[in-house]
Amino acid sequence: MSYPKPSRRSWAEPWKIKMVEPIRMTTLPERQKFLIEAGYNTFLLRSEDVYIDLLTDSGTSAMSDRQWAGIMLGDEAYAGSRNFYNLWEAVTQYYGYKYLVPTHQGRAAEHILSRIMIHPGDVIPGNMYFTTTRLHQELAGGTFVDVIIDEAHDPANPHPFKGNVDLAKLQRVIDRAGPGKIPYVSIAGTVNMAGGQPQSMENMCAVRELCQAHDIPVVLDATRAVENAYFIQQREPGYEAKKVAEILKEYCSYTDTCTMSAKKDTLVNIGGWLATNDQGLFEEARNLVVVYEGLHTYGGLAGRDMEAMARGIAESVEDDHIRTRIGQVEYLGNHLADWGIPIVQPIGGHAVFLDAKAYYPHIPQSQYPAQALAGDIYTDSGVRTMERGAVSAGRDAKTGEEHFPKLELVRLTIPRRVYTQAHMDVVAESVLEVYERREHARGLRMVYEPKYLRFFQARFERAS
Ligand code: P61
Repeated sequence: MSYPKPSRRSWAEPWKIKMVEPIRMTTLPERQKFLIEAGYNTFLLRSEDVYIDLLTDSGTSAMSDRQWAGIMLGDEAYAGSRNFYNLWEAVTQYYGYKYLVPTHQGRAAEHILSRIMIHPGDVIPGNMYFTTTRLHQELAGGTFVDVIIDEAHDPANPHPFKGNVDLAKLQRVIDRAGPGKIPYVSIAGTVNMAGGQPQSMENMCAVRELCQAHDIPVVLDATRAVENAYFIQQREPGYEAKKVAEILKEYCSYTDTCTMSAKKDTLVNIGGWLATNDQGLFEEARNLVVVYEGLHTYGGLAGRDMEAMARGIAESVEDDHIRTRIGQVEYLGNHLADWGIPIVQPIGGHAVFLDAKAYYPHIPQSQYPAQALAGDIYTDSGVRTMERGAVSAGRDAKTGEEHFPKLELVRLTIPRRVYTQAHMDVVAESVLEVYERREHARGLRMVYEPKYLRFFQARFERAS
């Protein structure tokens, strides 16, 4: 047997596997039963009934031996843990902010930030909503306004920086509300709900300039800012020869404050922070954190968690790491695109997103096609994915009407350093199998709807 010569040299991950965790394949009748028991909601499945878990990249990464070694160096003092200072130093070194308040995860930082900065009647412009971020803005009495470019709402549009802010939209919001009603502009790099799409450095600079002219701070959701920095390196002229670490620091330098879910880029299972250059904000946040999280030198975390984060930050900005991390997402996405399966283009940083409206065009959005598709993929193969469409978008805080966003997506989210290329092949084949049976797919109706972040616990039945 002879093999054709490869047209280019392959890349491989810059690590080898030292410890493994067994996973279990289930039978089709078992999965059908589990999905009904879970009310057709993949969040309500038990993880032991999942074969390949692409629900999220949040807290699901594999830590390195250096991080695990750091766990043993946890200083569990109530106050002034050495690991807190290591974390502070790492955040300052790699992200550039002066002050740090640790929190147990991202939404805790969002909670503290929103309580301090937002007053009833305020308006917060941002490059597309994120579920927890918008909810905390609303609970503090603010209203989120989307100022992302229109291309971001079109799954097929190949714009390289679909996370960009539309500066004319932002200017209009400032003119309408008045700068005094805008406590900050909220920028996410990369934009999760748009399909993991990045913002360019040029756009970030322009946002900074516009905000400075009106004395409005810029707050970064830095959850996947390292992935954003990689896309800048790959796609933006002038950055191709720079290191991801250097790009990250420049990107953050155009912002005043960041909130962080360290469970993503930072390669840890739990953790987050609020970091800022604003001393007044820092003092208020350091005071509020003791009310909601814990002392200002641990913020709801163990010393060992902070050490794992400090070490994870340094690993996360390594060019070799980030290239293979995003390379794996591209590998899966290209597989699906080559078979003509409708996915969000360009392929995102942390996930491949299926366009459920194009996949199941016969199911109306009021019957939640993305929720149905996530269930159908689980039933086929035990692969767990997540709905990112009407169920996630929830209801308007004022009118109570359901939001029906343009993007009705299923997210295949890749944990970092966890699965192999063979796992990606199995996933791709299952998505293809479900695609081939798409005419038979049926929608869902919601039979239980929680008040906040309904997608986590909502229950469904098959629509008649
Ligand atoms: C995720 F279905 N993301 O993507 P916390 N900002 C950003 C995030 O991606 C993020 C948080 C803030 C998750 C977990 C999750 O609707 C959902 O550490 C850009 O999770 O508190 C979290 O950080 C919040 C899944 C959150 C969801 C909300 O899977």
